[in-house]
Amino acid sequence: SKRFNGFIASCLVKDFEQRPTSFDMLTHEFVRFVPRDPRVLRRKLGTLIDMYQPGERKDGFSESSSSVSGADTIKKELKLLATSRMVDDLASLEVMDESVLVSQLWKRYQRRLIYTNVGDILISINPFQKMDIYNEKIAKDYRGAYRGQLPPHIFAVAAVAYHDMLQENRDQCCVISGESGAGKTEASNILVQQFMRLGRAETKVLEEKILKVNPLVEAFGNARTIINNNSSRFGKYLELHFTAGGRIVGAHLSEYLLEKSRVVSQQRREKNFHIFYYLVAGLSARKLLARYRLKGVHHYLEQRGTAKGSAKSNAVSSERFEEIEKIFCLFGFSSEEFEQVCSILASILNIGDIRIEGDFHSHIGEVSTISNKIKLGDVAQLLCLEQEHLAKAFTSTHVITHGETIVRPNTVEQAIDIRDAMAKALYGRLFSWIVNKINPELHSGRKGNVRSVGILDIFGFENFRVNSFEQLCINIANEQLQFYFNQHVFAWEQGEYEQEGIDIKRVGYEDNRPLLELLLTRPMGLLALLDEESKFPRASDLSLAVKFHGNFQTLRYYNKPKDGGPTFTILHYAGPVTYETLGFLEKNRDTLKLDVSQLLRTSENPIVQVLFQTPLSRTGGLSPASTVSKAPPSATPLFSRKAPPMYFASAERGYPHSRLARGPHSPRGRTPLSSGGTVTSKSSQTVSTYFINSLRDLMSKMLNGTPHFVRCIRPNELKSPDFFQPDKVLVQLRYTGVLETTRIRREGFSHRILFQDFIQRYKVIHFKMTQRVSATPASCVCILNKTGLKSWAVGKTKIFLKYYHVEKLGKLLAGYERAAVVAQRVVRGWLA
Ligand code: AOV
Ligand code: MG
Repeated sequence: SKRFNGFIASCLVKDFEQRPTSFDMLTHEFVRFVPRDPRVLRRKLGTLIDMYQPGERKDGFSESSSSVSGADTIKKELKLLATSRMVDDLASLEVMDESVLVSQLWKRYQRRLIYTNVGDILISINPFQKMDIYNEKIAKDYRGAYRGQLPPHIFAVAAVAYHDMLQENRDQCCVISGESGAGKTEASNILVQQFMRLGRAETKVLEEKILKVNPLVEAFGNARTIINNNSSRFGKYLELHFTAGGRIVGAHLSEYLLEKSRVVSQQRREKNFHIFYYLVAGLSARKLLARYRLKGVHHYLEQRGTAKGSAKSNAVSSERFEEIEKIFCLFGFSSEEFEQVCSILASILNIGDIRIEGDFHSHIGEVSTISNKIKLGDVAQLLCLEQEHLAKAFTSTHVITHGETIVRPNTVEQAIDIRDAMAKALYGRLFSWIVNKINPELHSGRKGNVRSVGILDIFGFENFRVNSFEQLCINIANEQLQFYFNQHVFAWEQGEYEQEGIDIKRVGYEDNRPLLELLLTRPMGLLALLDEESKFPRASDLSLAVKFHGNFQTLRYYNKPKDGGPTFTILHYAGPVTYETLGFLEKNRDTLKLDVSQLLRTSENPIVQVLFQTPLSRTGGLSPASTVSKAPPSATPLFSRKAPPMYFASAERGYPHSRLARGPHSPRGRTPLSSGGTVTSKSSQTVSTYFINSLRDLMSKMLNGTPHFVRCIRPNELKSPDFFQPDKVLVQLRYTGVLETTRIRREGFSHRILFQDFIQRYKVIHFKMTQRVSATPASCVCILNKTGLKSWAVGKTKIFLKYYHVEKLGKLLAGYERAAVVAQRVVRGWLA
């Protein structure tokens, strides 16, 4: 210890002679010298710092570059050092503030440890490089591992969810959140693979199909954005179904709100959906471009001057195309069907190349014509339609006035809108149709009691230079997810302490409920007002903004621009985002003209026919124009002022609000996505209504299960490996409430179990199996005392446990179970 003191002192002195590297050395040496007990260590450091008088030095100590005085810097750094034994679980830290959390994560990241626990929540920091931590050996190690047994890993999340599902006979869900590019989609893919290892599917084919779901939907639903080269432009919830014994027997995919507008336009330096590039490269390699009319450049792919792909990237795209074809085959699509899908995709690109020009006629006004008839012919051929009918659909509209049908010419602008709407409708419906077709293929047909684990991967929070309606929807979904997290981690937890009379310090957190109310309540929330405005044909981007300003400008989460113009700023949980209302109304209405849908229904391409058929099964669920013309029977609004939303709580978990657990919208019942209906020209279900319904549907699905949270963090904005920007990480830790989570996980009780359930589950630890034990607090305490665990609490009806208690109890129980199996074997041996 004397040597240690001397060493520290000499380091301090050396430090000022050898800046700036000496702190690194200090850290390095420190680790070697560090005594076991951090409290002792801190005491020692404290005395040392106090002993040291910087004022006495003559060598310019005070010229420290930072604004903080040198002594403070040392104190701060030493404090970090004192607490810098790396921990796997942030909730186990003694000193805990933002800087400690960041430094912990940073240190770990430097050692390529991308995963860190905060109690039962996993933090994952995107490595932006291939890591050899997902191999079969590691996967095997984590199979039955309890949390804490092995270093933090996403495989452990799978193991815990799998184990909980079997042990508690409850559905589970893995909720992956984080901003765009943080690693959600990768995480969800890794989880699926690990669950497949844990629950060995009943047949090889089923296993293969489930593993191919993600690559397939990513080809159609992901695209390159400024932030992420493989950005998800839709939300997905993949449920894996298990038998009571834990074998995988099927899966189900739900998709949410595909960003269809990307088909016809992208922001600068962004791209269209991957599949289009795969298609062009793949067909080019097969010398089939001419057949699919894909020679030359396409407006929808290259409107923003995005350079043609390099030879290498074309080769990769071409390979992907082959892979997609194989996946289609695996899912039982015939080769004709695959060709038809290719035709539809090719037709979309050709639709984008149709040029529309205007002509002015004195008696009828502006009239639009198609100037490149060849393209029109190409589209007609690809979609198996009559060329003339197609031209008419673009350039004229049937209107019914006084019971009479008249044909009105379209202006250029109208014709272009129709053209783009057609491309979007084709793509959106094709996407849903594919999902619809693969879902039945994901079932083994086995009936009976199944349990499920859901994996949620949505589009991450976005804040671009220009943000539009799509970003608003994406960010609202993330806001909702944050709310769900808060409810689970803070609100319910603390509410229950009070109810059960357990005395514990309240941990403050940022409740985003008021913002969700601003956005989602009916009839006065922002989306409701958008719907209202969308009904007025004369409404404009500015009138919409004025309406928003008038209603919300006094609210804390809303900022009106100084000029009162067509933008508004929402203070999201993850930071302020300014939206431009330009195009909001059109995007929200998303109407598809009756002429167009009727025309497409006459296509001789069987898939196109189905896409625009009535009634639609589920196809086109994402396109409001295709769904029922009236909104689904009004379910409880997500945020009505009177009744709290139905998904506030889950009944089984017995949370304080459990009476609210089930709204009229039964979690397993009809989903808004699957509501079929007639294709109407003037659909009254707008995108935002549809969006709210999908969100509600998703939440009700998730509430059915026990959540496991994975919080992904993007360490830098350059997509670079080994680069950690502490300020960027700090912002993410802040808005996701990691500090508060760490506190509540350390101080709070993540598990609460009713006395009778506790007795039933853990009785063997203290009592004889045959003994009758009444469900009293006293008997529970007997069991707990036997385990030697500390700092649990006894409420009025429940036992309160920390996350690590449950793990320990699980381990103990497993020991008893093994013993019981052996005993049974012995007894059976005797009897035989
Ligand atoms: P996201 O899903 O969170 O963004 P991704 O999962 O697509 O983000 O991750 C972005 C990129 O980071 C990936 O394409 C990989 O290159 C890299 N990456 C992420 N996780 C890992 C990992 N565990 N190991 C190696 N590389 C990784 V968005 O969908 O845009 O919200 O909308
Ligand atoms: Mg993603």
